Amino acid sequence: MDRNLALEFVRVTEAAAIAAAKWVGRGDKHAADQAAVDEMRARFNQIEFAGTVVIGEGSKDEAPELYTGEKVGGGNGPEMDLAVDPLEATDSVAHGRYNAISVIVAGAKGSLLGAPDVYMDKIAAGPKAAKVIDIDASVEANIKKVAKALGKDVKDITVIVLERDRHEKLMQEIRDTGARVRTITDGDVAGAIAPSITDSGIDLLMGIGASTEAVLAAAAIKIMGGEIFARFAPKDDKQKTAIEKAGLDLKKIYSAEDLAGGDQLTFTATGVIDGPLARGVKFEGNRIVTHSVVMRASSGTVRYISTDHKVKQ
Ligand code: VTB
Repeated sequence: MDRNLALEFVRVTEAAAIAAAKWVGRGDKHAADQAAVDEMRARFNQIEFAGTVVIGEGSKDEAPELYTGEKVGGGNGPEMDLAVDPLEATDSVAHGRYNAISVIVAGAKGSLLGAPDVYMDKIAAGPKAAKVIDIDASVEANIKKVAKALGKDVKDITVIVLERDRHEKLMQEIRDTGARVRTITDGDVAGAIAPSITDSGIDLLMGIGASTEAVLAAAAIKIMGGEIFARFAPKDDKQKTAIEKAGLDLKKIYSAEDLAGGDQLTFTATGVIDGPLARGVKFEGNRIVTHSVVMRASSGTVRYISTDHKVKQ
């Protein structure tokens, strides 16, 4: 039976997003994350499937729930590997900023890169520019090629970049071409997917972010026909050792297919706070409104789901 588990997972990300959204602006990122983790794990176990967490909250000794290797789901039904982030961009929630989501990627066994949580250098583009980006080319060359592929002037190209000191030079190089920089404080999963979304106003993502986020974004980007290239960029020896211990290649350029392979992939996300991928949770008295995106590689469908949740009195 070909079940669209992604449609069942949307109830999981909705619940996790609502739990996290209750903490928006309260200055406590740990509580926000914990609420999302608890909810995601509990909801997973109400679904009949055999899931294994490949990317989650960390190793078993770091995280009691949704750790790497944890089995989730009822245990019967399809076997799937999972990459999850119950709350991507915890700081944004704590500080009431922009761009946080709850996200689940599922794939066939062995299809998701089991990357340790280290840095990767990334470049991501949408379908029209998927074939012209090159992580080894200069910033200028990439921007010019993307502009040409999109039929735009360079001055109308917008590159989304994580706002970090390490990106000062990158941002200057982007501005020197005449293109625009749009910074985000966190959330380069939605940031990397944004160029693949029509009318997001974002044409490219560039810069260094987390490797686990690269895998999550890759699934959606692949389904939408865009591209992401990523290469490990360890910030210290500890990260370098973690990559080597995982048996991964420090020099390899990973494509979307290398990060999230095959056609059994699904991507499910619910907005916690408004961002380029989905609007955030709204609390409206006796209703809670959520916005989600559900994508499936085998059919290529991209569903946008708005849900009105009745609040139990
Ligand atoms: C990014 C961002 C994430 O981690 O991947 C970032 O998108 C990378 O790490 O939301 P630094 O914060 O050290 O730059 C997050 O901020 C959190 O996972």
